[in-house]
Amino acid sequence: MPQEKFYITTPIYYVNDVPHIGHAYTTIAADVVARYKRLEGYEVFFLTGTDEHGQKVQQAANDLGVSPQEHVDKLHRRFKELWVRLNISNSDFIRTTEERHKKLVRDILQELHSKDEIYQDSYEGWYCTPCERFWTEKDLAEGNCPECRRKVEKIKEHNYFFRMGKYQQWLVDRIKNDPHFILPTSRRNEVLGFLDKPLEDLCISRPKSRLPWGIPLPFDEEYVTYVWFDALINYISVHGSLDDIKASGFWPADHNMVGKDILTTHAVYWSTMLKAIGMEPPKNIFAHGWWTVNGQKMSKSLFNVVEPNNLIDQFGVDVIRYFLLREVPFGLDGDFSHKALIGRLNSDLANNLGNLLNRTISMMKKYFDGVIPTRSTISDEDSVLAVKSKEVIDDVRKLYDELAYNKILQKIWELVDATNQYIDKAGPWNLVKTDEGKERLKTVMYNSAESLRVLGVLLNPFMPTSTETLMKQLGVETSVEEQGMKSINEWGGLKPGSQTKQAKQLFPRIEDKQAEKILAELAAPKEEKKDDQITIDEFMKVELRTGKILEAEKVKKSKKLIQLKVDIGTETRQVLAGIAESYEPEDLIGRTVIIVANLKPAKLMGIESQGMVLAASKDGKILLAGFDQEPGQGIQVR
Ligand code: ME8
Repeated sequence: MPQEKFYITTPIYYVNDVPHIGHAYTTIAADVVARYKRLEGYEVFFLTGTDEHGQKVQQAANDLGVSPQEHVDKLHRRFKELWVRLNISNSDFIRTTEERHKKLVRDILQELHSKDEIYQDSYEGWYCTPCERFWTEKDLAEGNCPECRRKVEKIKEHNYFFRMGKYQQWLVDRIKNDPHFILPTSRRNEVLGFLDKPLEDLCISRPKSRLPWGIPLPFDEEYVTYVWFDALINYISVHGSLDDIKASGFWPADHNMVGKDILTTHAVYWSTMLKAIGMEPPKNIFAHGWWTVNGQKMSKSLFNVVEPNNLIDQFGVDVIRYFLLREVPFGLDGDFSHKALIGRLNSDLANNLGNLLNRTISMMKKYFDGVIPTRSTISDEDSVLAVKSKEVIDDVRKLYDELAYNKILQKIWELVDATNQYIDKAGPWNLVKTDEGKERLKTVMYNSAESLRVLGVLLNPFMPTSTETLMKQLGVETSVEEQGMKSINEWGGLKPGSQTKQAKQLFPRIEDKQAEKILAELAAPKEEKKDDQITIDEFMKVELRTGKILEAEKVKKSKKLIQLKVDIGTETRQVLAGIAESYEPEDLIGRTVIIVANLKPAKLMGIESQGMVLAASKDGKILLAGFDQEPGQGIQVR
């Protein structure tokens, strides 16, 4: 039977943004479903990426004095790197400046233009530069942008328009006839409310004279494409041409996962754009809620942006993944607090799950030399545990359809609690005292470990690293990914005779003192660090030392290089310097220079250089950095 396909997407994030827990939240949520569906045997395509055109990028690049392309080439990596750290299993990463994307945007524009779905008109409206949107007079909030409340400008210009308005009734019917299309229901009602007013056509161009950084319209090179019209197409351009996506079996996508801030663009712009090109809208658009931090909106100017890299360093990646999805029902707004995170880590992860694993593995070692025993007697308690496990698995499967992550985790914890209670009730420490008890102990220990195996599979999408470690501790060598959900359809899959392994705790508790310290550090006021600035700690990583040149000779066949032997106090280093056009080797001997002493050695023209000499360059002439007075060699420079 061919593998069933499943397609899930996140928004493509603005490349200018500093990735924070809000971005991480959507991406982790999508990742959990992608991983779960893979465990169920689906062929999954999971897409994320970056949105790289538009006014804000152009502005930021201008401010830095670099080209927009250079700017986005650098910035998009922050997202890519964070996803690696967060264990995101995306199938592809789309960037809207890639050729594959730009080509499909232009093809679609051309097709819509030739079908008269796009027309030119003169337009006068209020334009909000930060939001890159036109507003009508009646949209304005006290004369300002209704979205960001900033000032708007009156602009009159010729532009191109997509006939979005004509799809209004179709869209209303589509939403009303398919309760699964837009979720949660409260958000679906908001979209229907928005569609109560007449739907206007969408301005899809910006004159190049005002904004050159975008995809040129194929039928009028004087204009670039409006950034939203460009960005939404990413969900299909990643698969190639329109024919490619149709043939791929991945359309319509199963879930377009977004935050509530961008539901209208997805539910209205994207659905009608797809309709106009003869394609189905996604099966589901899910708009989740908004994270604030200690009750405040996250913002760079408030210095309260919760940076996922710091959280990972502090608490570990799986703790973050677990917390974000456990704390708040998906769809509702949530407030992030480190205190709540530490609370969940200590109670759910360290005390409940971690303790269950620890004591099971310890008792297995103590009573059975670490080897999983074969079950002997079967009692009512054993059946109750097996039935509970089956009930949890069935419910979890259903809850994934609603993306009810917090309920899934609550359900899974019912099995954690049931297993802890099962052990307490059986009391292995008493059973071991009699021969009859010892027989019973085999079943009790087997079942406790089997329950942990089930938990390992169920929790794998949420905590991929910890659950693989858990499985290794249970002596299961095959990865959860290979085992799949089918491996827990029947109770009793754990192989007797496997050797369990005692290891360090999966989720170490954060004790009160340590928690206080972490919270105090976090509460300390922070200064904003710009992208092109480094901290004093970062600077101090560079080890600068004075060194005396002992020998100097030109490198054969090189116009620029001189090979130096430099005494840096503790040792003599061989250093290559590109200074031959400005200095004669013999003039260098005895001179004190500044060396970067902890630079990774590199080979130049086959010769190893064990450091770098500091120098300035003016009008092609090189000037070695030096001192007013002779400091001697091996002195640290700061
Ligand atoms: O809107 N709480 O990109 P963006 C929860 N490029 N989720 C949050 C959040 C928060 N505080 N902050 C951000 C764009 N998000 C467009 C999208 S798609 C074709 C183009 C998440 O960088 C949430 O998913 O502003 C939200 O929808 C998205 O980041 C906005 O990311």
